[in-house]
Amino acid sequence: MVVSNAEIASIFTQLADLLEIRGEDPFRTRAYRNAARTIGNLGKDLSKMVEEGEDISKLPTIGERIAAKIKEIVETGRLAKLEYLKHDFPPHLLDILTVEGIGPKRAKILYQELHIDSLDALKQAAESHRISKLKGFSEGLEQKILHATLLAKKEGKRFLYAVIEPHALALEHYLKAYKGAEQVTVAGSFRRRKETVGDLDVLTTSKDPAKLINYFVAYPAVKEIVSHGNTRSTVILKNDLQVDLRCVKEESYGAALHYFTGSKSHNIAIRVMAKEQGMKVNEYGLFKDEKKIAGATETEMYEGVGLRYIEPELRESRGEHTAARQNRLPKLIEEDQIRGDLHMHTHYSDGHNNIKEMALAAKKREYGYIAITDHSKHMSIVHGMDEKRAMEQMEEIDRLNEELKGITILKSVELDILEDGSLALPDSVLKEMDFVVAAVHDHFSLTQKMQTKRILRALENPYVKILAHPTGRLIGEREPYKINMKQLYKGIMDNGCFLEINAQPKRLDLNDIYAKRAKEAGVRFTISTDAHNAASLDYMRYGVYQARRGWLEEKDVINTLSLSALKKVLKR
Ligand code: DGT
Ligand code: CA
Ligand code: CA
Repeated sequence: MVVSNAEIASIFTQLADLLEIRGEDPFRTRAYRNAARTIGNLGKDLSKMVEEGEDISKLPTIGERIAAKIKEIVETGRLAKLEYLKHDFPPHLLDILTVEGIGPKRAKILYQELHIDSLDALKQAAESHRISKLKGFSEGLEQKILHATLLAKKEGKRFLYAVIEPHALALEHYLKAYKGAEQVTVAGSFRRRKETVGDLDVLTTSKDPAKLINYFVAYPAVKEIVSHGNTRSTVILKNDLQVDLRCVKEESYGAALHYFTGSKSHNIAIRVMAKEQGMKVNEYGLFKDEKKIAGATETEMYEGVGLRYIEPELRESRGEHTAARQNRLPKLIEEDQIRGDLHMHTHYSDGHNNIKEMALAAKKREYGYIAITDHSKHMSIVHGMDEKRAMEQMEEIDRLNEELKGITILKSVELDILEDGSLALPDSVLKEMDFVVAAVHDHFSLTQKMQTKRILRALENPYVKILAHPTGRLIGEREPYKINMKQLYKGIMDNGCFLEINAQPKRLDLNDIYAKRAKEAGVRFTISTDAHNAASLDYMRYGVYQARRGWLEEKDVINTLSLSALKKVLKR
């Protein structure tokens, strides 16, 4: 392992920053800063000089004590003094030094007076005008800080979960293949299965962190190494995804996993709860009277503060802490509880496979049933089915149901809700189907009143049982249409209907928040893929993840039912 001059310089800068924030002797911090500058400007490789036994203490601004530290860094890849020091500070505190106008002195005041320990906290404080009230901080500076933190946020592009998933799994696989790696988990929003992911936060344990980090930065998909420390590193992959990797001690793994899984607001609530019980929590563990009482596993972290283990998908500060304390957390739905898929397309409309191919692919997934829901004919849909095509399709389904064993094909349609809430096919056709899935595909900009009325009217049709992608949003592309959700939930209940969680990675509609509220209103759901080819039946897991984030259990989702039970709930 070779430590670069830049890395050594950065260690001394961090040391100086932290010591200064702590209010240490300015002579010492200045000495470290001078050394960092010397090292940064040095023409020769310090690692090499140490290896070759050169006397580096003779370098300007270095001296015996700093030379000894450099030797330690070159030999061990880290500076113990800095690692110890970091334990006393929040992990993101130094980030605020990246903002122009904030040096260690100001950081110290912000941290001590306002408990600002991250860029986010800094932004919030600037937004609520708490910074300009501090001595030595003007309103102009507050504005500048706000501007800088807003810019820092904007840089971040978010990726669809499904786009990130293969990259995350490949990286995890790569890291696990390394003999020196023990635990490897992709934490952060990815572990919470959030519909979009900003960056990956990978947590590892190893007996030799520096070596593992070297292995990490050598990952073939790395485009750029942003930082390369001894226990942490940040890289950018070729697809522009940032990956933060940290290597922690086994005994702190649970605490670090909890910390870096987030969400931030979930963590803050845990920290407050710990404090109320006279404990302290950070990414190294849970402490009572300076004694570590938990840290190796997440479960012991939660139990340490009097809570049941909380699944990552629930960690969004939406009531999970109280539910965990009262032992009424949901038993979240699992993908293998899904027994069929109730929304998919074939070449009868815009799908790429025929009915039989879809049915066989579903059977391979061990489903007991599927519903074929090709589009109805309507101006906004190309190749939609008219009455005649719909009748032909139903005849084909009858034939296939006789032919195929082990899977039942249900007759359905993704039926357009017209502008006034009437439907694109007449009841005479709908009554031949097992049930109808209704959907909005146009007139997205109606007023909330009109849109709500339109959809409620469609739900009143006795054949309509499911509302597909209920808010119409496309992540990053199209906002949801305006609809009164409370009235929607009521309409769904009053008419014996169900709301779909559409598993298309761009839709994931209903989203987590609405799913939870709808459930609280008594609504039950379907989770379906809206597959347009056989391979896309695999999208089911994304729908399940969204459902889990919405606190849904097996009993909340009707396509976990047996075929006969399902037919009962779908009966008009
Ligand atoms: P993302 O990457 O935007 O999709 O969302 P996350 O949740 O992965 O956020 P990220 O990558 O900024 O940080 C990963 C986790 O680290 C986050 O979920 C919680 C923790 N964390 C980050 N910053 C802070 C902080 O300032 N305070 C606390 N308590 N935790 C933080
Ligand atoms: Ca992240
Ligand atoms: Ca991150």
